[in-house]
Amino acid sequence: MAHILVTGAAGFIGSHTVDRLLAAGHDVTGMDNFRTGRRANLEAAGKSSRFHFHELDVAAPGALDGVVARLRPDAIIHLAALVSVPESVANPELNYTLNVHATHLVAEAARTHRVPRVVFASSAAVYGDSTALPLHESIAGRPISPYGAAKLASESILLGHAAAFGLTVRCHRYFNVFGPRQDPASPYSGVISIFDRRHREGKAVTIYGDGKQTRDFISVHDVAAANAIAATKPGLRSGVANICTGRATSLLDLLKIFRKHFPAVPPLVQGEPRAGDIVHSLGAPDEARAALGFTSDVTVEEGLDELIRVG
Ligand code: UD2
Repeated sequence: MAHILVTGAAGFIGSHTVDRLLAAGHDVTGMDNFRTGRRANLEAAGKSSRFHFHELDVAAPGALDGVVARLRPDAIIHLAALVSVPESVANPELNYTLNVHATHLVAEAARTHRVPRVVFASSAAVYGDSTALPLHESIAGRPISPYGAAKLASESILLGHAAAFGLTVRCHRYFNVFGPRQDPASPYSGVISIFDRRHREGKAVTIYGDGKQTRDFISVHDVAAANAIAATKPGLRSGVANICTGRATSLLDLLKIFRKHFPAVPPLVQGEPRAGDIVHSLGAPDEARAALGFTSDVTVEEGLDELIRVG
């Protein structure tokens, strides 16, 4: 069994990744500063004697290095980040610190203390508004936000370290991740988390545009599985892979599923299309299958059924 360090462990994707690793029998150390992560997300993990936790900021000088020097983990899964695109636009400096600089510190800690593997939370945002669907990793990244740019720069930093210092780096370009523990609080939260909350409250949802826009929605359980494979599977080579399903679902498709569970909810409200919105986004899942042996397991229907059941 391996010992894995997870940064951003109390976040949406982080906490599911921790749970997955613990269920597979690994030892897990989590780090989080609770800027956007939540203690409640680690309730299940906290019951395991194989889980340890440090309340620390990855970007703080020496913080990560100290933990890695002591633990010498088998892998680092780096999920700590400034996670909001609008926040990266409002505060590019903070985006640089929390996304680019923090990733450089992870790369350096791995180099200095000979951690053989790093898994990194990248994003479909590196593709910007490319319309060459489905999006393959080989097309040039053309980010249209400081967030997307930081994710692309971070991939390069890590892959440069991989080539120069012999570590294995896996960069995961997550598509539209959904599932339990996703925070619906902001208007820019993931659309599924917002729809879920509105239906529970018996309120109408707002659709920006005609609802025919599509996304490649992937369950957080699949994302956690991909992270666990990338951190622990022997013999992997460094590279970048989309973590997606390869299936397009429209907002109207989503609403149909919600309405099955909440038939009494008021009709939708139609709003103007959101500025900067892309119409379609779809990932090609082939590289993740070839490089990791990963394919998504959970359909959108199954994922929504679970979300609606457990909240
Ligand atoms: C995701 C990111 C966004 C940016 C973008 C890059 C999230 C949550 N958002 O946006 O920050 O990185 O990818 O491609 O990760 N919508 C509604 N009603 C609502 C909320 C959303 O109609 O109440 C629409 C929204 O206008 C969009 C679609 O739903 O057309 C999906 O929205 P989203 O914010 O969940 O995801 P996305 O891919 O637009």
